[in-house]
Amino acid sequence: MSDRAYALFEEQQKARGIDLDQVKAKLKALKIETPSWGYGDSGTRFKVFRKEGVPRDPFEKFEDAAQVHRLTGLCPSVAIHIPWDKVDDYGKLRRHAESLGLSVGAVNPNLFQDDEYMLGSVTNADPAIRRRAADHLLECVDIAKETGSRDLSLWFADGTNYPGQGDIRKRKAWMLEALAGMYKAMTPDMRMLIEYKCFEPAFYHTDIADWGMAYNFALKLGPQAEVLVDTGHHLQGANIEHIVAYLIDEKRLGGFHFNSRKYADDDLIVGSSNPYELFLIFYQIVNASIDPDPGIRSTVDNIAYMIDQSHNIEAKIPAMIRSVLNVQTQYAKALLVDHAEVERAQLRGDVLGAEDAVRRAFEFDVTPLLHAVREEQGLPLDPMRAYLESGYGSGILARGKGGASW
Ligand code: LRH
Ligand code: MN
Ligand code: MN
Repeated sequence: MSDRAYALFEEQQKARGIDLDQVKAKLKALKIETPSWGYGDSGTRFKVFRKEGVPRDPFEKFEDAAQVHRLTGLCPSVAIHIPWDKVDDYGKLRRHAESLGLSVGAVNPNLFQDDEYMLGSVTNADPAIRRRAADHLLECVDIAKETGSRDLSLWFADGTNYPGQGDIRKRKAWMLEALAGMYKAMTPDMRMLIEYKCFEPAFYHTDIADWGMAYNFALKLGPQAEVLVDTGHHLQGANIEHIVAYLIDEKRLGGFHFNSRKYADDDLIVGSSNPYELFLIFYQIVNASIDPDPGIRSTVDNIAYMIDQSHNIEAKIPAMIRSVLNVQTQYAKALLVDHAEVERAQLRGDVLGAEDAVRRAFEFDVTPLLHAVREEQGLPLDPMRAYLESGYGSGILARGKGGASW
């Protein structure tokens, strides 16, 4: 991209009153956590395709994640999932991450794979199984202490398939009991991020089915508990950006699991089929970032942006690069919204004018801006191309097939 393209872009944005230095500084501060499980073999419930070159252990997952960060400058931390990423020495994993310029991000307990959890984990009617699940949550707090992780991110498959299968109110109490036990074990700098999901694998009721339930648990637990919005976990037509704005306003939005969906929890590359939704989410975030209330601004500053995807047929590392670049692109566009213009239109009841002021930002081509930012950071202008030309993808083929998977 030529200097001329950027000069034109700058002129265009200056004329709109947009301060590009500020926009660039915000883009440089964007951090997106990638998930260790996104580098391993994963798929749908119908088939997991075994790919050549997939990491064989958590250490190699971090090596792959380091490539994504090296080329994009966006992904300095990696979320882990226990026991998928179980190692004997978490201090060693932490040092390995640090040696690659990374840190260990959110610790995700896994309470959905053991046979014991068929009828639920923390909400199982059997107290011994509830204890086992609660112990795993405590184990994850200890792991977070060793890895230096701030966030514990919790997703429960718990729910029922049929009316009457479980006592919904008792299960609610058991959920709170387990969360409270974990909350108590956390250090003051830790956060509990509570994820919700409307259905799957349970199809009749899920114990934490929507943001309101997650928010209610967070309120009962205390200020270190917040809600995690996984973009794939909503019913068709849900207005996710509304949920985002609401939770920010309540100072309880802890983070995101970004992915793209068309039908259910598809876990596809974020922004691939619904870039405008992703843009509108960032529009709400950017709008809140200039709120006069410092509590709202601090909530925005502490949002953990995380990817949660399953790359079933696509090559894992380039898929991750595509994902984080899509997030960066929509964030860049949202930074171009003229909020004063939107507000003026709102105040005069100009419905079309307000909609236009928001949409116009989405319609700008931000390529010259992103190239300028990458150039200033010493990054390749086109990280995807740089990856494909780097030879890393063919180098890892020597690992063979049958790597780590979920
Ligand atoms: C299941 C799920 C959930 C978790 C992830 C590890 O729905 O995708 O979003 O965060 O597995
Ligand atoms: Mn998720
Ligand atoms: Mn999911």
